[in-house]
Amino acid sequence: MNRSVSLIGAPTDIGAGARGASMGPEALRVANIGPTLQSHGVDVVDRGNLAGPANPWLPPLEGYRHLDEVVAWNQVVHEAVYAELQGGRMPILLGGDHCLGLGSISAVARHCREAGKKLRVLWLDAHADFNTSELTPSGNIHGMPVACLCGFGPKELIEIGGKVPAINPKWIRQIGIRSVDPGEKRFVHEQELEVFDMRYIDEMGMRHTMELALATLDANTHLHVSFDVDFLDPAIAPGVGTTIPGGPTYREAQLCMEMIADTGRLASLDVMELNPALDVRNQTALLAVDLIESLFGKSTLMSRR
Ligand code: HAR
Ligand code: MN
Ligand code: MN
Ligand code: MN
Repeated sequence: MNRSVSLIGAPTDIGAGARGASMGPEALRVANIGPTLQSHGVDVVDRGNLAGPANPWLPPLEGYRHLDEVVAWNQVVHEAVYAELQGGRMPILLGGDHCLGLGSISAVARHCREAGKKLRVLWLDAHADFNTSELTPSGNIHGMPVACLCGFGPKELIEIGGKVPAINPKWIRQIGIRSVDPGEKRFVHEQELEVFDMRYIDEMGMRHTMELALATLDANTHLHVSFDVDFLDPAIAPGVGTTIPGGPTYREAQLCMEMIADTGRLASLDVMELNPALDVRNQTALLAVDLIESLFGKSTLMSRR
């Protein structure tokens, strides 16, 4: 795996229903994300923070909240992530709310298209983020990035990567899902998204879940992980805007990350929805960094690496 990493901060909560994810990048830096990765032999460059429009905190307009601002933020994220991939480095996007998964993954898809690579997207989240303006109960665009990536959304958003749809639903595996809106649920089934929800993880275990989610990766596959921190159980990760009970435990989350690391295929990462305004003593950021260490191959027994 590429051990040259670029950290990209995207300090905004423009797509969220609660303010505060805009402080996520700095909380991850305060939790030592850079030096910690360096201690595992990773070459880390921190590119600092991207800039974009302020959050006007307005109600939804025709099913979308802050659409113009969301487009502007996703454009800068897209260009930054794409530039790192073209430069041969692994981008780690420090969110910011999850609407920016669109800019990030559309850049990854564009890079893969041009490089002749296959793409697998692991979406670690309590939510499916598969709403459209007709289906959304909130208008918050952080509930829509997966739909936009699959070509369902406003023109300005779905066209960011230059090709519509940016990705095929078949490339996605969703893990940890436990909150899906009624219309969204129908649409998930209609589009045949592969979802390993909490019921599945409870019954089959994280090991079997990850074996399936990571099956059929090959040497030519780019593996992208979009890690929404609300994936984790709120008992261990309170610092997010939309906590949903019944998420993966500390050990389940560690195993999930370790099994991804074992593939050696991780090539880009988003760390999203961390909300320091709702956290307690930065514990959720510290936990996220701990899990990211596992993603980069930290294991209890060094010989396993
Ligand atoms: N499904 C709800 C909505 O669309 C809540 C979405 C919350 N999304 C995130 N990211 N926090 O996964 O409004
Ligand atoms: Mn590449
Ligand atoms: Mn999400
Ligand atoms: Mn979520």
